[in-house]
Amino acid sequence: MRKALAVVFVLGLTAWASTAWCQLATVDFLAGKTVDVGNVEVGIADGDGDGYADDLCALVTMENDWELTEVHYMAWVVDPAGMKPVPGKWPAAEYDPPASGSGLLLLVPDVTPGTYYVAVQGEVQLEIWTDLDEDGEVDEGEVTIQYESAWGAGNRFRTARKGWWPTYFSVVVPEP
Ligand SMILES: [Ca+2]
Ligand SMILES: [Ca+2]
Ligand SMILES: [Ca+2]
Repeated sequence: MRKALAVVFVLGLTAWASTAWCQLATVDFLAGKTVDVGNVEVGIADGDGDGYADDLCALVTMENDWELTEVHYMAWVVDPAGMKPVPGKWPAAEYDPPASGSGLLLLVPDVTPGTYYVAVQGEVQLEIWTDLDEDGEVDEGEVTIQYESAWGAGNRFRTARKGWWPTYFSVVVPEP
């Protein structure tokens, strides 16, 4: 049996269950352009923990047994299509052990109305269990791990080199 997918990872001081969430956009979290490893939702919540749900946040949820070891994220107020994506230089969070479930990322504290462009890139992995000796159990040597880079689905950065598929998407924060 797979281990329970019940671990919840939450950044910052947010008590997630009690936080209001105004959802603005949802995209798939795609590895290798097509493999759906989860979802990235963007909305308004209290991401900085000051008691006011006034921050632009991304909620990353893992699916299909994929786990997250590291996530990088960025938000812009201008369309970043022509920019070079450098996730290694963006704000980041690491998860050890690898996280399943959901986690909240703070994109823009005290956000003002307007259009925002968001990129979320994750290092993700999937344990693949193969019962090679068919004894009904997973033994040493029967687990392999597939590693991928995942992006919140959307428009591709035009500057990306061939074979790389970094993407971003936009959200509109309405007037309150
Ligand atoms: Ca999905
Ligand atoms: Ca806040
Ligand atoms: Ca076995």
